[in-house]
Amino acid sequence: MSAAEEFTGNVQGAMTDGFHLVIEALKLNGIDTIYGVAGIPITDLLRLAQAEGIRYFGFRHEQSAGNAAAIAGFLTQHPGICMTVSAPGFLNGLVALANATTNCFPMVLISGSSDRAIVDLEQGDYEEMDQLAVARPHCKAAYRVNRPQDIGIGVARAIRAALSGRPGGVYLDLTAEVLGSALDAETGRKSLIKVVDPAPPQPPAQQAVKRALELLGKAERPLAIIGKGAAYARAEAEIRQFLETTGMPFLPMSMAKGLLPDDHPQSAAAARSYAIGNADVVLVAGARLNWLLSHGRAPLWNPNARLVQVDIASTEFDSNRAVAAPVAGDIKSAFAAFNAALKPGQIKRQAAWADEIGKRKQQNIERMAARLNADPSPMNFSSALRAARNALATQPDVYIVNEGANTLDFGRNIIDMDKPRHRLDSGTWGVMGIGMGYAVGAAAVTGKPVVAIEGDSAFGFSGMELETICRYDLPVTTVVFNNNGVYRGDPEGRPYSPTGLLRDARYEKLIEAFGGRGYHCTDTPSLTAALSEALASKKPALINAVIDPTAGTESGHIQSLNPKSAAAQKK
Ligand code: ADP
Ligand code: TPW
Repeated sequence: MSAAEEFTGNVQGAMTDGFHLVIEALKLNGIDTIYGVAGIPITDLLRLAQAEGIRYFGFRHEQSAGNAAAIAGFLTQHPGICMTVSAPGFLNGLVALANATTNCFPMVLISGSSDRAIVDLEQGDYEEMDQLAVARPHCKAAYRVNRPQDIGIGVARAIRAALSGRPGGVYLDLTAEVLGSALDAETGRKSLIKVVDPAPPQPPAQQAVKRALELLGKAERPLAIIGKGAAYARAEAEIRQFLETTGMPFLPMSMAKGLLPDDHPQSAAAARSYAIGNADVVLVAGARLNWLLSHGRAPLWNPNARLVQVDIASTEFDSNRAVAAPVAGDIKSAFAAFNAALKPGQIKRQAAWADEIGKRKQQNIERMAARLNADPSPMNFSSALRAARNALATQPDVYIVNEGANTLDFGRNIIDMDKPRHRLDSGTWGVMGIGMGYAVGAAAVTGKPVVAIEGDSAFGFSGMELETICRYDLPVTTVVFNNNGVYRGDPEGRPYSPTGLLRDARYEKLIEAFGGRGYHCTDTPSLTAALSEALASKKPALINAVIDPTAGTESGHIQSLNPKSAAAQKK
């Protein structure tokens, strides 16, 4: 018996079983890493995976395992795999699956499930739940395998569904019975499927390309908005060529920062409102006109602007306002087609527009500079982020994870990105809890250092994964922006409010419990020094950055989304 066979014990001669078929199907499809939490009925499956050479990262909570899988999918264009136990473990992972789907990241949540005969009659099995039905509304596709000979097809369908077209999360339900079932080894081997070309190029129609270029050619104030779909698609070379040839100003969405470097002269980021409000033709590529772009509507947007939109999902066009020139296709092919079809001088650099944006940028940067260069005691968000930025300035390889409210909003603006796909954040839902999962996933698939810049509340959602980071000795530095609360701390001497957190918590001691390095920083020089030292060490570290408890703004930059009482306004 091989080491792998030992774990399931029942594989004899010409027979195989569900455990082996699942692992073989995953390996056949290039899966080399699994993120999960062990327990009935998947413990032996995880042991077998490890014995068969798959890397396994065991987490303290399934949500973080799922988040790690999701970000691995975003970073590699191959689905991240998360494995969980039934019912509660599955539900814990489901938030990550739904978040991956919302953000268009490819992942597969594979959960073991209890005895179908008992579950379907609601007879009260251990961890009973109709997981397939629960998962279905929260993901792109959901499948259950009920027979060992269908494992190959189940895994193939899950991988293809996660990657094809608009990527997303897929649920794959494996019953305990299927895992343990025996099958003739030859039949089993023949049932496996290697997925061929799950995400083929989808070039747009020539007519769509022509229409888009003609509209952009008429623009006096064109603007490109580049989203994380373009980052996922690895379209940076094609986009850069198009933008630099046409001289068009651009705005990156937060996870598209670095697709072109933030210090690129055509970046309009420091004049965002002016650029969006005054553009007459906007090219939106790999971004949805959702709340993050004010739904494409006034007052932020010029209501008379005409839109070109590039997206792999045609249902995105006209979702919030009319799109005059839809370009259905994958972004890489679409921009390659733009570059090929663009006639010399067809879209000219609009000097007056570029100069006006340049002037506004300069004004805003100067206005920001005073706040950014101030060194108050205690630190505030700007000064602490400046201190972090100073340590990061010479480290373009570092992956940044960022969540919180103020920590996120200030972080997005202050930490410049130089490389594509190096900024990973709360994304489309503005969700808290991605921090440590994304950090582990990013470190696992890139082998590069990760700095997670976390609000103190945000950090708490996944903080126990510090143990995971230390167990695998990952080069992850967590910086907790500690202002004693959700958004901000409570005034001294008052009881804890709904947004209050423990005053002066010593988060750095958490990581010391697991053998990591903790730092307590109350000023900017010590924060820069600690982050530099932690990065140089390539070891797990946590920096407790003490921020003025009065510094935060309620809800960060999206305070307007808090419902207001209509009754109070009528008084
Ligand atoms: P952001 O949050 O950066 O604004 P969104 O997540 O809202 O970005 O939008 C990403 C968009 O990118 C989605 O509409 C998705 O369909 C699209 N997309 C994802 N992958 C590709 C691809 N390879 N080619 C074209 N569009 C893509
Ligand atoms: C899953 C609501 C949005 S931002 C935030 C919460 C709880 C934390 C803000 O405080 P933090 O950051 O992290 O200390 P800062 O920089 O302002 O001090 N539950 C989920 N997601 C969200 N978005 C919330 C709650 C929320």
